[in-house]
Amino acid sequence: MEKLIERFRQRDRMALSKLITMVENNSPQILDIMGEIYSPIGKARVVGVTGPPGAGKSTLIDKLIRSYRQAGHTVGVLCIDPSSIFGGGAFLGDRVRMQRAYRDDGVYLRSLATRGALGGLVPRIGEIIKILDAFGIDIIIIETVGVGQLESDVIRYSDTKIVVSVPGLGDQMQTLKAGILEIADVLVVNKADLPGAQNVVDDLQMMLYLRKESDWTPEIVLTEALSDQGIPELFQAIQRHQDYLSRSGLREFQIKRHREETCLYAVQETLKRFTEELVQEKEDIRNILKTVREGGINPYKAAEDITQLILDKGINGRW
Ligand SMILES: Nc1nc2c(ncn2[C@@H]2O[C@H](COP(=O)(O)OP(=O)(O)OP(=O)(O)O)[C@@H](O)[C@H]2O)c(=O)[nH]1
Ligand SMILES: [Mg+2]
Repeated sequence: MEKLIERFRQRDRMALSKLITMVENNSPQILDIMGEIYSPIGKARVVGVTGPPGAGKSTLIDKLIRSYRQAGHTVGVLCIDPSSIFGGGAFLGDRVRMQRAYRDDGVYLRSLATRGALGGLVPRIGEIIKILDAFGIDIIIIETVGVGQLESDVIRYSDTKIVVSVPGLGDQMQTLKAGILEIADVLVVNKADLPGAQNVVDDLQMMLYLRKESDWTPEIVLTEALSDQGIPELFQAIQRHQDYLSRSGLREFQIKRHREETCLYAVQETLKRFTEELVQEKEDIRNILKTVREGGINPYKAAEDITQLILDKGINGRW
């Protein structure tokens, strides 16, 4: 573990990948490791990109990577891979498209599998962001599909949220609209080369008029990612939003909130692991569970007994 941390500190990308995998696998050592690497945390800016399948999110990100590299920033991209749900190889295509970026040391790409049922969140994306941050990555871009439950964690952790829409979505547009205003900081209308792009822009503009008064009005950017149209404008719009976050104090507020959440998360994880260990090891607990299995005790009452045992004997080390 010490070697791994040392390699991570020396900016070894293999070590970075290894740590992210450990988080994904919920490795028992991860809290200790996070404790070791924590110090430089809180520098990276996180940009979330979401929108319907095929809207051009990956193409846009590919172009943004280049803009950020030109501006001298290092970039990490996390693709939330829906393949575990849909069984497709969605990220493979992205990889081919982003091949160029792979040969650049200042760019780190990674796909993350969503676990479990539909709507399942990527486990511990907050921890993964902190690892990238500690590694010294300036800009973290997260790609997710859709606007819904799946992204709620990503939304929570993104400083700037970009929602991409395209012409010709029809019904999807309606669904998109429902969530769009609540989350978007920047609205992108991609595929400007297709008919109807300007209609989508007008539509969104209308929605913005109906929106509640707020300090930040989402900017609408028309892009044609394939041919680099609108990319500098998008880059600027993100920049303006980031400046707004700093200026308004929102960024600082978020950082403080994340610090507290991180601490509480670590406490919960520690207690959870501790409980799991005791359940495995202690005869007293296993006996109660056996009675629960047989229907001999109300599981809720039994839980009270077990909790009491853990508090009395486990935590005070009297077992
Ligand atoms: N006509 C047109 N096609 C585009 C544009 N931008 C991207 N595309 C194409 O749209 C398709 C989907 O692009 P992606 O970047 O993979 O879209 P995505 O939103 O990442 O897709 P998923 O990750 O599968 O949800 C590709 O064939 C792109 O070449 C554009 O501005 N105009
Ligand atoms: Mg994609």
